[in-house]
Amino acid sequence: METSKPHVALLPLPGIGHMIPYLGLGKLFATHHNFKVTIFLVSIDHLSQKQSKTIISEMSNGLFNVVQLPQIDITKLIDPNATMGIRLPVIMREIVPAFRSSIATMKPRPSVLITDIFGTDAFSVAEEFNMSKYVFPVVHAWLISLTIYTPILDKEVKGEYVHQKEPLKIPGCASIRVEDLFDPLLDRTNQQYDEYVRAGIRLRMSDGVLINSWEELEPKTFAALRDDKLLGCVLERPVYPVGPVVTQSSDLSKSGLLFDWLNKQLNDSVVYVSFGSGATLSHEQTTELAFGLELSKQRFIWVVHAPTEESGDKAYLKGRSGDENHDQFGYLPEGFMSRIQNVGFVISDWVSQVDILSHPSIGAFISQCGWNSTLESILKGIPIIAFPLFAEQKMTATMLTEEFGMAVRLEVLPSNKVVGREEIQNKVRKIMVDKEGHGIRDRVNELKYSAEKAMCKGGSSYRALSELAKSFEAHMQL
Ligand SMILES: *[C@@H]1O[C@H](CO)[C@@H](O)[C@H](O)[C@H]1NC(C)=O
Ligand SMILES: CC(=O)N[C@H]1CO[C@H](CO)[C@@H](O)[C@@H]1O
Repeated sequence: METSKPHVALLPLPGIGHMIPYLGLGKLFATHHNFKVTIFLVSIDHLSQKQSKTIISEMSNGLFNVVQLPQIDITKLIDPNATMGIRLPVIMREIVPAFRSSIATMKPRPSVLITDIFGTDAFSVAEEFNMSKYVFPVVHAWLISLTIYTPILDKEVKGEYVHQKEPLKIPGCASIRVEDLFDPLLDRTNQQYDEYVRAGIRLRMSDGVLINSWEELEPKTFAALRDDKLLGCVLERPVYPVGPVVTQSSDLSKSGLLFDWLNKQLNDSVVYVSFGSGATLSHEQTTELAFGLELSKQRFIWVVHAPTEESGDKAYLKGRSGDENHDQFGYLPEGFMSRIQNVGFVISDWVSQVDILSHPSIGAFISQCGWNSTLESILKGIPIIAFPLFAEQKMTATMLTEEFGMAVRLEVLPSNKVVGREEIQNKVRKIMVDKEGHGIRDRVNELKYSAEKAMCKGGSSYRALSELAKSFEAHMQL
């Protein structure tokens, strides 16, 4: 009997960072399993709509069907200053009717829905059209464990989590230190906390959870997620470690001044500094970072964004003379651009991070520890100087330094205090020059091989994906 192949509908949250792992996942289903894949794009504004369309069409390579859902207006529903932890769930609830109309008219209709933790309202559509339903939060297994366990903590812990004397215990997993708490847990009276608790409860309505990590990277956490005496009895759903799923390099971006410069540098000699597309530093922190890099006497590439708040000293920014071309970096310390002319490369445009990290000259990465950056760094064997700023980044930084041993941590938390120039200088030299750096480099290379092995034919993530593909096929018979 001939049955048709599964058709996978991907519904990521808006934002390039959220979409990229979905593209990678879609590509795996399309190429390894020959499944039809449709990605549904949700956008917050015109700019992101245009940007994501361009990136998707470049990256999907005709492998999938792209459906742009209509832009929705949430201005009446939420405060303009609401955080992403509030906006995203609201956007994803409001998009459900448009998603439903789109699914209803599709032929062949998708048989599987994969969405993020805040996208589970679309499960009602999946149920209506007999699709199986999965969650793919684009974070590590440890954070997913916290998400699953938060509804229980919510009942058991009295008072604010930030006032707890002991780290938060999650059965079978590493405990979470109070200072590392994930942002939505910082204030239990905030709506973003309620949304997060709800997301944790709704995870259990799925048919399974896909995780952008691999068995060998977080063995203890995966074991806990499956163990009926630990988190398994809370989740009661299979987990599929399918990662690391990251972006592919784009050939377009490997030319230009930046790569010409990189090509001239020695192997492992350049520090790459980037805090992702969303983050900006304060004026004072930007200044300290500039001096820290300069003092380290190492070569560097810095993807810089104009600081968010100005320090009181406005005069500082005025009357900066110097190279006309460098006026756009007027917020950097006086004379910085000319002093670093041959050692550093400062850019403010979009750059292909994967291609930079892939270059043999790169020797370290000062990173905010977003999960996709972390995965890219592991796959390229680059040690990290952890500079966590918000969301789950503090948890990730702790895991990278204390569990994986592939990163060094700063003495102060950048989310609370300004990191001084000497501290930055010291940590850069620790990785690039000192003996300690060698051990960290060896460790990240071990992780790199472990990641590659997991994704290869017969590897753990490869097998998890095949198992998942089989459940998609089995669902078609129902
Ligand atoms: C630099 O790295 C490249 C790529 O890994 C390698 O082929 C080359 O031999 C290295 N050069 C030196 C001088 O070690
Ligand atoms: C290069 C890459 O694909 N990494 C992405 C990781 O996520 C950030 C946003 O969170 C994107 O800007 C990067 O492009």
